[in-house]
Amino acid sequence: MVDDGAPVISDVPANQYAQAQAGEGGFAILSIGTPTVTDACAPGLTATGTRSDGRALNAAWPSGTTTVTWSATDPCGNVSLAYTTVTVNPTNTMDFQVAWSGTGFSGSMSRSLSLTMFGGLGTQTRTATANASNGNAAFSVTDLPVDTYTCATIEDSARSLRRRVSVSDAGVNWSATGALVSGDIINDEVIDVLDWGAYVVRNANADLNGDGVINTTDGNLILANFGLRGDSVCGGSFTDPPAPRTEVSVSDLVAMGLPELAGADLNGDGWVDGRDMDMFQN
Ligand SMILES: [Ca+2]
Ligand SMILES: [Ca+2]
Ligand SMILES: [Ca+2]
Ligand SMILES: [Ca+2]
Repeated sequence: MVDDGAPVISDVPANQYAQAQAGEGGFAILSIGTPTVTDACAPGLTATGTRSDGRALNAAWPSGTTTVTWSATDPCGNVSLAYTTVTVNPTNTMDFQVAWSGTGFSGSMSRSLSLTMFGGLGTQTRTATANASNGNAAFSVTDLPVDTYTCATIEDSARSLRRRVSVSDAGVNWSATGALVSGDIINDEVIDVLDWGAYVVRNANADLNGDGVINTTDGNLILANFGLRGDSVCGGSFTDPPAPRTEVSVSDLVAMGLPELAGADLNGDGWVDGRDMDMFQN
C-alpha cells in the first residue's frame, strides 16, 4: 500500500466550558460530537476519542478539565491526533421565579431579596437584586457549591414575609418558585399595626406594588394580609415570629427605635391602634 500521508482530522469539536449540573454531584452531562477524518486511501476512516479520565466518551464529565484525544490511524500506520477539552466548573445554579402579592403593578420594579438555599452539606445565603415585571421576577444564583438542594427561602427584605419553598432538580439547574406575601414593611416577619403605621407615615418601602405611589392599593394589601406571619428558614431551628400586634403605644414605638410611626396615632391618644386605622380608612 502506498503511503499517502497522514489522515486529516477536521471539524474537531470545540473546547467546552460547562457548569456542574443539578443532582449530578459535580458532573456535567453533555455531548461534544465527533470530528471528521479524511484520508486518501481509507475512505470512511473515523477518529477514536480517548478521555484523560479513562471514562467512556459519553459518560458524565467531572469537575476540572478533561482532555479528549482524537486519534485516527490509516492502513499504512500513519497516525493523526487532535484534542478537545471539557472544563466543568464545580458550582450549581439555582433558577428562581418569584411573584409578589398585590395588584396595580406597573412596568418594572427593582427589589432586594434575601435568599437561603439548603442542601445536604449546609446552608448558603445570598442577596439578589430582582427586576420584576408586573410583580413577577426570574433570576438565577450561579455560584452555589455543588450540593443536593432541597429547600430555599425567599424574602423581599423590606416588604414581604419570608417564604420557604421546595427546590426541584430541573435538569441542568435547580429550580425554586415562590409567591411573596407583601406588607412586612417593618421587617419582623409579621404583618401588623407596625406595618400599617409605616404605610400611614409613608415609609419609603410602603410602595408595595412598585407603581411609584403609596396609596390605598398598598394599604389595602396590608389590611388583607394583616396577622400573617413568615415561614421559618430552611434547615434552621424554627423560631416563631412575634405575634401580630393590633396596637402599640407611642412610648413603645420610641423604645423600639420607630418614633416616626407615632405619626400614625391620628387621634393623638398615645396609641396606634384600630381607632386610628378606622379613622384613616374613613
Ligand atoms: Ca420580612
Ligand atoms: Ca412587620
Ligand atoms: Ca403603590
Ligand atoms: Ca391613636
